[in-house]
Amino acid sequence: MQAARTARSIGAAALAGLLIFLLAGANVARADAGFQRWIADFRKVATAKGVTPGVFDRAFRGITEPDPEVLQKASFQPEFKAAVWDYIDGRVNERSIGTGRQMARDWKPWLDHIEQTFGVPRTVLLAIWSVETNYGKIFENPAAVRSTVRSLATLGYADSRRSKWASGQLVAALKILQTGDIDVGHLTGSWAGAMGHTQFIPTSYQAFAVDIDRDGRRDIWGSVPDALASAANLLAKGGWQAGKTWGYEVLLPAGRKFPSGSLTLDQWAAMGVVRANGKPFPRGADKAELKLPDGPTGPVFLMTKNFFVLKKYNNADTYALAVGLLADQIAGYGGLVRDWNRPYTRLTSDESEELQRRLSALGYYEGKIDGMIGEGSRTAIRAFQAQAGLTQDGHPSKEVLTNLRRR
Ligand SMILES: [Ca+2]
Repeated sequence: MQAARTARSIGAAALAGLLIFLLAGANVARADAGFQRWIADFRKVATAKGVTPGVFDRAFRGITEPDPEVLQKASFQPEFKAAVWDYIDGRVNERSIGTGRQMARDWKPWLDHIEQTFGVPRTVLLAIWSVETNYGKIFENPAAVRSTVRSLATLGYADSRRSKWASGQLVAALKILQTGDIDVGHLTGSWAGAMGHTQFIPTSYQAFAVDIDRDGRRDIWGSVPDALASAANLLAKGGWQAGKTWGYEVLLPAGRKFPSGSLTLDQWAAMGVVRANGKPFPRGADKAELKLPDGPTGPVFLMTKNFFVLKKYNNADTYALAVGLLADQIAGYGGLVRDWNRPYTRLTSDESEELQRRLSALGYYEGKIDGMIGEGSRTAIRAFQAQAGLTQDGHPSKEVLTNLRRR
């Protein structure tokens, strides 16, 4: 009886599965027609907003269906939320610092000019370039040079959470084509519509892109000077204070509570807060906010105005902190005095590559051997840890590398 019921349930489940499969198939067939209808409706919206029919039709030529990879990326939820040291380690390391110093030499005349024009230090611009696109290296990956029109149309059509935002960005993208700054074949970017060396979304491009190399086009895709100047312009318009830092690593006196709001550096100093490197704060009435991204036992910071300007680029504390720390290291100011509460021993960039190479040789990893530990590397580490009887935390640690070397 029990067995019969189970068998019937399995039969019902199989039937339900078949129905879902058939319906999904029908959805795919309908989806393309639906996408075409969406484009036709959107054509009215865009032309009402000043996009010429000719520009619209040229932009959508050949776009017949949504980009499935865009929808896949849009629905991706990372299994583990990255800890602060994970995020920072991936962006501030010997490799990103070394390449930044090399780029500072390669682009020196332009960086001199951009720094003078906008009052934003070159090291901050180089750090943004690194964090956004690894100094342009991500364009070697086809996923980073998707059609921006198709990506945004896909999100506008099929991603209900981003639909309104994506439609607004798509109108802006079409207007960029209309200006002639770029042609449709080169209007490319990430799945989420972030474009060029410094990953501007179309409305940011409209507001802040500049043609510093004066070839008549604001080209953040093909011109490094234009891209870095555009980032500098965004920060300058956002209120960047020339000649000032983004913040200070500090040490707090034990056994007292601190306000969460903004106080002057003098007020913080009067409460016993000192710079971690032992130097004095500059005198004056600059205001700063206390930040403890890794709790009271990790590195602690007083963040000044420029930290919050960096967040206009990407509204996350960890992002602004990575840019600030990398900029300081490219400039040669040295790293943090106090380390993160990392529950493992960190690898160098070369060791991270060796880790990937060994995971790959053992069949755990299929991604690029580039020393950049992303979700793919972490999944591979967890699989290896499971097989080796280690704690499956996915951390790129010395312990894992040591175990790999014994294989
Ligand atoms: Ca240009």
